[in-house]
Parts: sequence; C-alpha cells; structure tokens
Amino acid sequence: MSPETLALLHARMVLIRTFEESVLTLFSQGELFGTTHTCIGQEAIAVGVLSQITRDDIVFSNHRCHGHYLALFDDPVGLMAELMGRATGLCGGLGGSQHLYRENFFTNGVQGGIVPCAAGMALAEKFKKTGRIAVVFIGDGTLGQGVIYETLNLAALWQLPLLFVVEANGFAQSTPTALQLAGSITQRAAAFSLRTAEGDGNDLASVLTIAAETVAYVRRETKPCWLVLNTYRLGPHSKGDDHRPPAELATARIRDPLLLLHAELSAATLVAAALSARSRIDAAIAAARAAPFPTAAA
Ligand SMILES: Cc1ncc(C[n+]2csc(CCOP(=O)(O)OP(=O)(O)O)c2C)c(N)n1
Repeated sequence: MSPETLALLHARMVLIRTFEESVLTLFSQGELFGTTHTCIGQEAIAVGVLSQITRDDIVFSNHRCHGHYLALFDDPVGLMAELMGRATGLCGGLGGSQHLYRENFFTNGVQGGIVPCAAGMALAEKFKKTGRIAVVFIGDGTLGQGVIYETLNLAALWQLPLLFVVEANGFAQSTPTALQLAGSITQRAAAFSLRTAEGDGNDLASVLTIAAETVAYVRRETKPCWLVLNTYRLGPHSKGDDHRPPAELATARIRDPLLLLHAELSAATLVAAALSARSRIDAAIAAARAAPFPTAAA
C-alpha cells in the first residue's frame, strides 16, 4: 500500500472513530433519539472491505452501520443529521441510526433480515449480467438466525455473487460468543460448499488483502464467499451498556486498529487526521442542530 493510500484510509478510520465517539456523547446529552450502535474498534473492516468494491456494487449493513456508511460515502453531515432526526438527514431524519438507504446501500436493524435481501439483489444482478456483486455485513451473534442458513443454501445452489462478511467481535449484545455458538464460524459456510476465508479484522493491511481476494473471487467466478474477520467491539453494545471486565477491555485496546497503524504514520499525518476529523464532525453536529425536524407530510 502506498503511503498516500495508507494516509487516506487511516483518515477515514479516524473520521469514523470520531463520529462514533461523538454519537455516544450526544446520546448522553439527550440530543439523539431512539437507539444507536457504534462500531468503535471495527473501523478497519468497514474501510478495508468497502475500499475494495465499486460504487455500483450493493451493500447491506445492519444495526451497527455508521462505519459502513461513512466508509462508502464520507458524509458525516448527512449521517449526523439523520441520527439527530433532522430533515437534512440522508433519509430525511426518518430512518435514524439503524435504517439507512442511499444509492445501493441499505441497512436494517432486524438481525439477519438483510441477508436474504442481499441474496435477492445478488440474484437480480446475476440475471442482468451486470458484473456487480452484493456484500452483506453481519455480526457473529446473528449466526443464531436460521435465515442465514437458508440463504447460504440458496447462495451456493444458485451461485450468487454475494460476499458475506462476518464481523466476529466476540459478543451478541452482552453474551460472549463462546457461551452461545458451537463449532467454527468459518466452517459453518464450508458445509454449504462456499469458499471461505478468515482474517484479522483489526489489521488494515490484512483486511485489504483478504477483501481484495474475496471480492475478486466473487466477481470473477460469480460465486458466493464467506469472509470471517475477527475483531473486538471496543465500545458498548449500544449507548453505555457495557459490563465487560475493565482488564479485558484494556487488553483488547492494545490491538485497537487505529493504534496498530501509528507506527506506520508520521506524527504530522496523525495530527492532521485527528484535527480534520474533529472539525468535520463538529461542523456536522452544528449543521444538524441548526436544521429543521421533518414535517408530518415528509
Ligand atoms: C431479530 C432481532 N433480534 C434481536 C435484536 C436485538 N439485537 C440487536 S443487536 C443484537 C446483538 C447482535 O450481535 P451481533 O450479530 O454479533 O452484532 P454486534 O452487535 O456484535 O455487532 C441483538 C440481540 C434484533 N435487532 N433483531
């Protein structure tokens, strides 16, 4: 990766981190509605995977979708206004944190519900012979949903151009994965004869390599692939509900994906990324505060 690309991708990760930290602060101050789920600690996956697709490809995300949106669209203004329920939000302030839609990007808070939708879109693209692929992000806690396996079956049977990305962050809300999931996450898809891949979701370079390979495979072969990226959620599940032992969190922070990049970047680059992200997020918050709420007619 060239130094310019690294600086660009790092800056996008910092933007996502700063956005998410601000979201938690705004929630604690009562400025946000509904609920929210931040992706603190998982930024390398959003930026690494989505830098490998084109804007024509289709992306489905889930309840933890802010990072995916920002990685694709670099639009903190539209997203912040959406979370603050303003008419200037990317969905007019009516979608909120979990229900986003823009171009070929769709999110939904119903765990697993997006997966067959992504398969349907992949099937449509296959019929149309567009060469586009669909990418669907799910968490390891969503593997208890039966619809995942129905979709794996059809994706394999119909050879759909669909990349499943499992962000294995070790938790389903407050339940550690080890207490609720038997066997190997990767091997679950191998049972349906899908090609599988597994990698380190915190190391940007690793994510880029494995994402490039799997995206190229899905596109070239018009076949599904199951990519498992191991990571750790450094923030709370939602707005503050975190009961994990502080020692476990402290250990996990050693492998903070942003921290892992520090050795490769100059101090000036790090400072510039932090300052730019802060001023862009502050501007997004100010713009949202000044914007109107949607009218009933909207
Ligand atoms: C069908 C359904 N059941 C329950 C929930 C409540 N819920 C929201 S997130 C979550 C845990 C999801 O865990 P995982 O898939 O690992 O994603 P993560 O939150 O770790 O990113 C639960 C149970 C939901 N959104 N949808």
